[in-house]
Formats: sequence, C-alpha cells, structure tokens
Amino acid sequence: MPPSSQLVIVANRLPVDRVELPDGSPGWRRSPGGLVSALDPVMRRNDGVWIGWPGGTEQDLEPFEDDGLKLVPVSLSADEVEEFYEGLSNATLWPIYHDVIAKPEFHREWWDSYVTVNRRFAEKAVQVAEEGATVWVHDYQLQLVPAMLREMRPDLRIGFYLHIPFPPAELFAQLPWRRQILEGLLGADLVGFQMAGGAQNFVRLVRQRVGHKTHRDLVYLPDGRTVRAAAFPISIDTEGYEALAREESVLDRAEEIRSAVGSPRKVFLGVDRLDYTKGIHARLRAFAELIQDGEIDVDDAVFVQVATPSRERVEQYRILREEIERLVGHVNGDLGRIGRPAIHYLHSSYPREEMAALYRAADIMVVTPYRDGMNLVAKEYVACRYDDDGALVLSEFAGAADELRQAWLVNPYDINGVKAALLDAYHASEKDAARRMKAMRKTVRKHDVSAWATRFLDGLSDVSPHEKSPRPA
Ligand code: GDG
Repeated sequence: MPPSSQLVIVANRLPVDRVELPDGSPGWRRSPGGLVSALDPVMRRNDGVWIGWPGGTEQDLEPFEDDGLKLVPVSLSADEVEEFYEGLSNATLWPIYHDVIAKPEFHREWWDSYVTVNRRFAEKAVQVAEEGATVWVHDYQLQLVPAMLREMRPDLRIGFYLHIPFPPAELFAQLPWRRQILEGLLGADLVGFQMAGGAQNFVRLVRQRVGHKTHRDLVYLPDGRTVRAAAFPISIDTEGYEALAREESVLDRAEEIRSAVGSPRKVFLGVDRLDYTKGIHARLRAFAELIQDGEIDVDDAVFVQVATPSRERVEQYRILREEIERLVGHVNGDLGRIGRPAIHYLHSSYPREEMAALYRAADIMVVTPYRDGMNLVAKEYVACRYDDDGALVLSEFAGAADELRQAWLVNPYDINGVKAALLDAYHASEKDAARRMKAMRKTVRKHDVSAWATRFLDGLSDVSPHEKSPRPA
C-alpha cells in the first residue's frame, strides 16, 4: 500500500539518487538542491509524500522512506527516458521555453510518451492524495498532470509551479500540442511562474488559444472555476548557504583553491550545468578577448569554469560540450603560459561544500545565461559573501536580474558589453563592490526559499478555499 497524505509533491525527480552502499547493496542518497531544502520542512510538518522518478530504468520500485521523508517512485522504461525525458521535455519544450536558443525538435512519438508518463504520475498522485489534499506539481515535464488530476479527483486543491521561463505567445505557438499543454495547466487552481512576464504570457495564450475569459491574473473557466496565474520568484536557503560558507573547512578549502590556481590577484568563476542556455561560451570568449587586448594579464587573473555534466545523451548538449572544450583548448593554447592557463575548465559535479568554497574563492562571479528562469547560482554566490566583498556580473535575461539590480548587469549577446562589465567589475573599488553586495545580500536574506514556498501555498489556499481541509501548515 502506498502511503497517503494531505500534502503531495509531484516532481519529475525524487529528491534522492540511487547509490551503492558500502556493503554493496543498493541504497539512496539525498540529492542536494534548493527545491528539496525548501520543501523538506513543509513535507515534515504535513507528513507529506513526494512522487517522482528516481532516475534509471528500474521497474516496480516500492514506496519507501528516506530520512523520514515518504517517497513514491514512478518508473520509466528506457524508451520513455528517451522519448518523454530526453525527447519531448529536453529537446522540444526546453528550447521552446528558452527563446529557441537551440532548434526544437518535434516528434509525435515523443508527445505520445509525454502523455503516457504524465498520466502515470497523475495516477500515482491520485492513489496517494487523501480527500481534499493539496497536490503541488512541479515543472515543464509534468504540465498535463494538473488537468488529469482534476478530472479524476475534483476534491483536490492543485498547484503547479514552472521553474523555467514561460515563453511569449509567438514562440509557444510553434508547439503542435500547444492547446493540450494550456488545458493541462488549467487543471490547477494556481499556476506559479518565476516572473510576472511568464504569467502574463500564459494568460494571454489562454485567452487567444483556448478562448477563456481572463481578467488580470485570473482565468474564468466555463464550469465556474477560477485559475490564478502569478509570479513566485524562487530563492535559496540563504541562511544555510551562509552558515556553510563560514565553516572553517570551507574557508580553508577556498584558500587552497586560490593557491592551486596560482594565487592570482583576481579569480573569475562560472558555475553552471553544461547547458546552451547558460551562455558559457560567450563569457569565456569575452574573458579571452580581454587577455588578448592586453586589458588583463594571465599572471593577474584566472577564470575557473565548472560545467556540471547534464543531459549528455541529447545531441545539442554533446555539440555544446565540444564547442566549449574546443574554445578552452584554443584560449589556453594561445594565451596561457606554463603553469598559467587562462581558463581552468572542470567538467564535473561537486559536493555543496566545494561549491561554497568556490564561491568564497571567487572575486568575480560571472553568470551570463541567454535565458534563465531564475538562476540560483547568482543568489548562492551572494549568500556566501558575508564580508560584502566580491562582484557579480549577471545577465539581464536571468530571472535573478529582477531582484539583484546592483549586479553588473549585461546583455550576453553583446560581447563588447560583457567585456566592459567584466573589466569594470575587475577594477571596481572596494567601496563600490561592498555597496552593491550589501544591497543584494539584503534581498536574498529577505526572500529566501522558505518564504517562496509559504507564499505559494498561501496563494493556493486563497484561490481554492476548501471548507473541509485546512491548508498545509
Ligand atoms: C532550473 C532553472 C531555476 C550546479 N552544479 C553543482 C551544483 N549545482 C547546483 C547549483 C544550483 C543548482 O544546481 C542550479 O540551479 P540554477 O538555478 O542555476 O539552474 P538550473 O539547473 O537550470 O535550474 C533555473 C531553477 O530551476 C530553480 O527553480 O533557478 O532558472 O533553469 O543550486 O548550486 N550543486 C552541487 N554540485 C555541483 O556540481 N552540489
């Protein structure tokens, strides 16, 4: 029997990864991540259940508990991983929702698989959700789940949150299944977006393409139900990050990193999943040109780029990896000296402690996505700079730019502009940098991830005021 609950989280991934335990048996390890730390306290207070894919293609996994959290796995077959996950989610929706930076692919079999898998998630949620429960569905992989749930279980209070941008109508209209997706989302009582612009795009599309009446952030359905679409910018566990950054072992490691890269005057840092939306190529090129122009000397500065492996079986990601590695090879070959590469490039993922040490070691954090729902890396860097030092160069096209106004904001398509901002941050006075960082730190302290989760759940109980069941605590 699966567990049951008044609060059900439905996300593509479970908050754990399959690992081999010391005795060789299979076990689970908590995957670090903002969403998990945000929802962990809410899950515990409400004895919630989390439904998700554990990764891999193991079939028939039973519900289990990990460190007090109730987890219900949804299995995917190898074909479904290819069609639902790598295909429709990451080679169709991901590029369309990110300004078509890469060309989206459309395949009808992928769509069929998306529908099948969404139904499997919805059916699991139906088994687990108690009468009048709150179900919170996450992200672009599961946009049909709200309507499927609504149909099977009209008693539920349903929320949906999109972690990536919601595109303008002109781009969304390319999707052969645009109407099904809009109708899928309309199954929710509250649809949350990172930015007000995403919510507006959604409401406009619903009016144009589905023909429902709308007013501001509300959609009026023919059956009398109301759906609200609004912005809930996500954040990080600010206190947790700051505490980590203050740990002695992390500070020692930060020193070690600086000396390992040759104790230059300034360390530039980039940390991203290796994804074409993140603008890694543009920023490395801008940095290399500054060396070439004689503005920066490799004895004085170094760029550390961590590119976490991601979606490695998707064609566009393989191409990107090759492009970046070719560029790094060129730059180091042309501009580096013995023991002094211009760029330290790491294609690897690291524990949270190492991330905090990197943030502490970096004088200039460079975040230049072409489009990004929020970008948590920018906020994590700010959270770790408790001395109010360090500089953030941030793309205008990251959701985070809305809140972190005091960063050096750049248009990543404008290489000269990026170069100018990198140089300006490089030469910034301590006073200027401190003034900017102080203001940004205030923002991330106030708007942390638990404030985000609370705001969303409060918003959900306002649109869907059930009489019988209380909102989750
Ligand atoms: C999506 C949206 C939105 C990265 N490498 C390692 C590692 N990370 C962590 C970072 C950060 C997270 O992964 C990445 O979050 P981002 O927000 O930067 O980007 P996406 O992965 O694209 O996330 C995005 C987010 O959802 C939340 O709604 O902000 O716009 O695209 O926390 O620190 N963590 C560890 N090792 C690594 O090697 N431990």
